[in-house]
Amino acid sequence: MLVLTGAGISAESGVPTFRGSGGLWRSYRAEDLATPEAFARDPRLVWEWYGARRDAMASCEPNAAHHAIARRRPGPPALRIATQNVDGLHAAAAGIAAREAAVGGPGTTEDATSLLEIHGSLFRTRCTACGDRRDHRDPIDAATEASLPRCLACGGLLRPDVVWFGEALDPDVIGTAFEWAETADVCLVVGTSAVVQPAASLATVTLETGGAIIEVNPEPTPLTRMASVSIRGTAAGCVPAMLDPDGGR
Ligand code: BJW
Ligand code: ZN
Repeated sequence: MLVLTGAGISAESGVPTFRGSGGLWRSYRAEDLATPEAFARDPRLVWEWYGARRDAMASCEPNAAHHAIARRRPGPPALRIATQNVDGLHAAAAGIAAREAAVGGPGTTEDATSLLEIHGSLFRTRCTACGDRRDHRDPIDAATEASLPRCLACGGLLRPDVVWFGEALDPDVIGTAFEWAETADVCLVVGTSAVVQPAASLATVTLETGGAIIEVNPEPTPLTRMASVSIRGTAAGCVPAMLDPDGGR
């Protein structure tokens, strides 16, 4: 099973979605903040926005859907996760599940290699000069352009290590995600509007290669008509019972 997730899976953790009511793109223009052109034009403004999102996410924790995905019992079906989210909540849930497993709890011992963050991470930076990537959780001082974070290796300007509109996804990462999609019997799609490419194509690739789509979303999406099962509900409300009917007992 390939689990393809989007912002909706983190909505019940308090992370805003992009589209729809309360979504980030209702208050901000994507082209002013989430494109390479926007960063070239005004890196301070872009960092201010990403710094504020980081601050807001600092208090967000994985919800029951993230935990259910991370805690699956060992054995078939093998489950792999491709998330469009940059919030780190799948990785956080995987870390919690691994610690639980170590003390005989309901967690899994599988490591994070079955997780792909295809749009990058809000908590990683990439150097615009030398490409150096690092985990980065320090507060962002976006008061002036001179105070923006700089590369430890070369002094170049750092940028958030996320994929903006018009940028190519990491070819290894999206290549692996497409391999997972091709070999999956089921693509479980949770909390994405499925309008951003190439992410949305992962589900259609599973369909084209003989698998099925199962969708969990309170609203219909372009994938709904292709899904074998489409559940109108929230991630935290539906996913735990779908993946583990015993609820982890
Ligand atoms: C719940 C819920 C609850 C609520 N439980 N559910 C025309 C056709 C095809 C493609 C294109 C095109 N024109 C342009 C493109 C390309 C473009 C694209 O797809 N645009 C479309 C919007 C039209 N794609 C790109 O640019 C990509 N790159 C690319 O194509 O490169 C080509 C290239 C090749 C070689 C060289 C150079 C270039 C890159 C896309 C990057 C997207 N980046 C963002 C920002 C990331 C960083 C950040 O966070 O700031 O990624 S945009 C934003 O959208 C973010 C998300 O990952 C992504 C997807 O959004 P998602 O997750 O689906 O969220 P929402 O808000 O849309 O939906 C939430 C859903 O949850 C809703 O359905 C709710 O109902 C539901 N929900 N509560 C469950 N409790
Ligand atoms: Zn550098």
